[in-house]
Amino acid sequence: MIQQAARDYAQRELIQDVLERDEKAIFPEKHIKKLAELGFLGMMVDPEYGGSGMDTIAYVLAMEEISKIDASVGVIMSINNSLICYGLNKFGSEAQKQKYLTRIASGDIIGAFLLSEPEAGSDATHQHTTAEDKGDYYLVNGTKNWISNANSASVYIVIAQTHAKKTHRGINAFIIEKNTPGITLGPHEDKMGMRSSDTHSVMFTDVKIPKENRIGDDGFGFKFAMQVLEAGRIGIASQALGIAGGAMDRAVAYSKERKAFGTELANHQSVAFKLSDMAVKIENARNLCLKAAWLKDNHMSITVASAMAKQYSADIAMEVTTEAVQIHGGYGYVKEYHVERLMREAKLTQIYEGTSEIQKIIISRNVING
Ligand code: COS
Repeated sequence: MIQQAARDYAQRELIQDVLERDEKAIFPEKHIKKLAELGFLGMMVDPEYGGSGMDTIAYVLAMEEISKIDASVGVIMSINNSLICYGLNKFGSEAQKQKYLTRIASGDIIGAFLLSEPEAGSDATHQHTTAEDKGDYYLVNGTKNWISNANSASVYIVIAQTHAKKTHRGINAFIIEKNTPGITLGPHEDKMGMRSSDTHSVMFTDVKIPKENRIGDDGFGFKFAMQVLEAGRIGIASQALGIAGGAMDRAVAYSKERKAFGTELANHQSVAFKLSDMAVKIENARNLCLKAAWLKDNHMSITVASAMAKQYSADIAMEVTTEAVQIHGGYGYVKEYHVERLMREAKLTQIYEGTSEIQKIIISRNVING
């Protein structure tokens, strides 16, 4: 039912203005409202806190369908569900859940996750943003980079260093309202793909944060970020799976329609074998995503499973979309046929929420050290 609802919505409504949103980098405001109505912005949160009470499997299925049509909407959905709602639901205090989670999970407002910095992306332990403990409040200073939802979000979860000498064990995570004095945004980033999700840098100058907005114990911030990101990677993996699936659907349709040398492209083995390779990759990616989701739903470790799902799905999304462009020939290189957009979108899935190389660090450490 969830898969069908997501598919119907994506294929009937999201598709209509996706090319214009991509070209002009328009934030999909009306679609985010619709996702909220469908319950897709806090899918795994208990209804008591404004969510839909579904499981991670349902989330993967919905993410795939939405991202087949518009991965920019997929990333907004993924950040809200995984990085924000999951983090607050699992680690937030009761008061934080009442005050923030209920509104974010219901989609009344959305959230953004602020970890990356100009000099700290993959190497997340080296946070330059500081949160000085001033007794009854924290004072936050620094700059965060590449922040998805930076302008559209009302609430931020911000990772900052409180006790520099303790390195990553001195990092904290804070809930910060975007309209707090001292917060300014850099210009809208003009991105290669995922163009309708809004990305900015965010600057903090003497931003006062109430003590009760720290998530968890003092020094819990790095572990918080790692835990939230490993769950978030299931969302991005299913986004990549959706992008690959969207390209596959279009490549199949085109190759059954377009003729060359007297017959449809699909009758040429060079094309049919490409479609076969694409199908196997997509099936493998789907299985990795569903396995990671199942492990999470059953409260088992997802560190390696989510890294595998993300690395594989992102890498095959790049391969599958590239082949889809190739099958389309010249038509694949123009915007009207969508596959060049899907290829641009696929690229980002290899970069954000941990690059493919970071996932390989996580996987290889597990292979080597157990
Ligand atoms: N869950 C809980 N804790 C974790 C964890 C996880 N998945 N992964 C690491 N940690 C903990 C470790 O246990 C360790 O804690 P202690 O020192 O208290 O024992 C601490 O975090 C540091 O871990 P480690 O020594 O493995 O850190 P590294 O610097 O080697 O980095 C990686 C580990 C590469 C996994 C981490 O830096 C990472 O995920 N980087 C990518 C971050 C990212 O996704 N950036 C994208 C921006 S967000 S869009």
